[in-house]
Amino acid sequence: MSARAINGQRLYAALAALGELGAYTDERTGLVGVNRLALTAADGEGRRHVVAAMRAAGLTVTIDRIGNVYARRPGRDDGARPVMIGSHIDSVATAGRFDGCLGVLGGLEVLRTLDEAGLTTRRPLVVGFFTEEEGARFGTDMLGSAVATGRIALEDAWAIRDGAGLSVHDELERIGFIGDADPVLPAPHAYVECHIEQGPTLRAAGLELGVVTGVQGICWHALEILGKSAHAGTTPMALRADAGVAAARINVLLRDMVASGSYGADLRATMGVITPYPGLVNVVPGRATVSVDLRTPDDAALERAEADVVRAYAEIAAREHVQITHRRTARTPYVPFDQQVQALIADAASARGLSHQRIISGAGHDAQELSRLCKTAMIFVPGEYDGISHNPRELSTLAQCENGVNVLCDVVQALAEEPGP
Ligand code: HGY
Ligand code: MN
Ligand code: MN
Repeated sequence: MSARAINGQRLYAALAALGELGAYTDERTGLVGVNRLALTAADGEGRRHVVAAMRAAGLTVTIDRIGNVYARRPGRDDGARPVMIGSHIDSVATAGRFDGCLGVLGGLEVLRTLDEAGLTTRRPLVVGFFTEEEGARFGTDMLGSAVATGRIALEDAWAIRDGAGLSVHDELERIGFIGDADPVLPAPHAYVECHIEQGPTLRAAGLELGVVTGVQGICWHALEILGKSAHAGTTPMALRADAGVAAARINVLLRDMVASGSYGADLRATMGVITPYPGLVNVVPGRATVSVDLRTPDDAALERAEADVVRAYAEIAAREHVQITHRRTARTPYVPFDQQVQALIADAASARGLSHQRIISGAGHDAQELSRLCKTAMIFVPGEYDGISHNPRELSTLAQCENGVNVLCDVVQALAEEPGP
């Protein structure tokens, strides 16, 4: 199979065009970021933009009942199970242009490249994007791909509400993306996702590509802390039930747990949401909403860390005279990717003379859900500025994106010629 070259300029222009939808200027830095939180009007715009591009590329587009979108290119043996390329186009509220979008628009670029080469693969090819991969609005990540692969029931997904009490179902309906296709995806032959690393490893090592070996385990909690609102000046310290202090104690505990080494060297713990109420200088916070994000490739250690942090909630609640309620909003185990697909990625990178290494993913991805259905792996692309992501500074260069999608093209072609059902 000759190594085709995708059109890097066209891919980069497509990323820029999609990045205009939901664009905002960060007033502090002046940087232009992207805010396409799942199922917002901006996400709806982004979805329609990508669906139009899929249709313009002559693909048959299917939308399922959780809003996942699949664009299909026929194969010579059109009854064979397809090779799927996917990712997401929803974003966090302070995003860049590459997270998720590289995998979807890169997939489209692969299909355009094969069209231009007049090449029809044995297996059909499908490029797709999944709903609410980020979990940044409705609170659980990989929502659409979890429904597609049977981890979350459609009705449960539809019923999830965001902080304003709006449900997934109603928001899908509002943006016109409740499709009629059954959301449970028939197993593809294979799934490959190209994604920015979102971390410093590849760039720091001067490597051009990452062959992703798997995704670490993830555990998310949403906490409500209820204390007593009081005047900051007149209320004696001994009479306080300060929700802000309880939140702070949990946050410091997370850091102490990592530093203890009792959960292995890879535990990562984050309190991303820390919202005291009323958030005024002279009022003791009577309420606080906080989040806890625990991650490690060691599932047993993650279990222990979660159990210990739940115990600590009770101890801190007693000490600070507050009530702490928590909900587990996400929990996915360590997921290993397929060795054969990893080898195809590494071979394709070597054949193109691209430096690469095996790397585990610190971030969650739709690929970890698809790996329950079929052989799956990911291609990582390095990012500039220490690979910063979930930030307007997120940047992978045209060459970095081109390398990743060229290898995606090679791997997809190899998988699509494999024999069998
Ligand atoms: O949170 C994550 O790991 C991913 O960006 N959704
Ligand atoms: Mn992503
Ligand atoms: Mn992300």
